[in-house]
Amino acid sequence: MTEAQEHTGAEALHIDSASVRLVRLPLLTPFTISSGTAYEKVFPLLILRSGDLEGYAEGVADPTPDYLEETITGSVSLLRETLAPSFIGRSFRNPEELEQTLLPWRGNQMAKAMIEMAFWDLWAKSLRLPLKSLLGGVSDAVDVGVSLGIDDIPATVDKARHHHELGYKRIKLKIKPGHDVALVTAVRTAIPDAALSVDANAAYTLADMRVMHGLDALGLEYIEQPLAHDDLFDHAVLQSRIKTAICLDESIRSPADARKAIQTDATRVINIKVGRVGGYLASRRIHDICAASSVPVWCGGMLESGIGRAHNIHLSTLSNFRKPGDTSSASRYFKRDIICEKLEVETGRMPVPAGPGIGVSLDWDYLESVTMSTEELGT
Ligand code: OSB
Ligand code: MG
Repeated sequence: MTEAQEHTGAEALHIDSASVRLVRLPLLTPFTISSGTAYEKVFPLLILRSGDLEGYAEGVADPTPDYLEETITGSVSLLRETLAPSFIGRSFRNPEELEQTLLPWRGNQMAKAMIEMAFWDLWAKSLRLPLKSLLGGVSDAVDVGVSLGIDDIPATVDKARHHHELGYKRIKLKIKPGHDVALVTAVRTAIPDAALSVDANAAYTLADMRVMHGLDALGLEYIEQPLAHDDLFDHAVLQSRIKTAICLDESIRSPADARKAIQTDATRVINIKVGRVGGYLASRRIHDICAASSVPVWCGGMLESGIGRAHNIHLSTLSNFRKPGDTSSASRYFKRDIICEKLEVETGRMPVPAGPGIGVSLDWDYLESVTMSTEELGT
């Protein structure tokens, strides 16, 4: 029996109130992917309250719909108008009960994930357990790699070598058309023994087979999301033509997507982002579907603040997270984080924050100074 099963009969947790803050954190360096450049990390921070406990989660929607369709404005307005009235003032004995409440509404996984993730944090705190033990996690530290944004070849080679020397267990290079095979070849030559991957964020089509064959010759761990964000079929065609594993990110929004992608051999590795798939229950189902087919998973990232980063670390403790995740040191992204604890990697391992829930606490003074607006929900 897992810790979670043991506690499903526990007393119900009453959601007294909830608020959402819009937070803007400057990024130390701009982060460029095939669809554009981020200069700052803007995100909604959801706080659920029960008695004197608080549960936290951050949303992974961006200001504009360039990763997936959801946006910050859209997800916060859905939260305000439709989702919050369905759970504020109600009690839930476990995340499954909360999930049932959100089930009637289609899609909008990023908005729903904020609620479910904050609830898990609150629930774990009410039981005085670290989130990972409720999830069924098995480790005290998790393997991580880095995701390097698009930059020129010499700068990328330097950064790749530097992070490899720091002990990061996999170097992921962002690519886009015109900035691919030559770049990866240069990095491969500089660090021949490194575990390398690329992420195209959906920038190619099946007309780009020359590039795909070029990448296929470079000994990559996998090619992440080469084709359209909403496609499975073309990825299956591509996988049949190359030997390197495809790893889907954007295309996997649900456990059903994972099952179909595996059944059709459209993917051989899956990047799980808890915010993209609607929360931990969906993440764990995808994790289990993959495990049953011997498909390894790893935990992706969206340049999260310490709150989202702590959530990602707890998720990564599940046993089929067999490849290094993207949750690298917070100090790579921000001069100062909104949490008090430091989330720093040592030789490629990120320690799991100890303590109840996600195990980190808000630095309220700093949070206040980077909050653009605060809204009490359901009032
Ligand atoms: O595709 O994984 C992605 C960042 C923004 C949008 C999409 C992605 C990413 C990353 C960054 O790769 C991972 C991280 O360092 O958090
Ligand atoms: Mg990706």
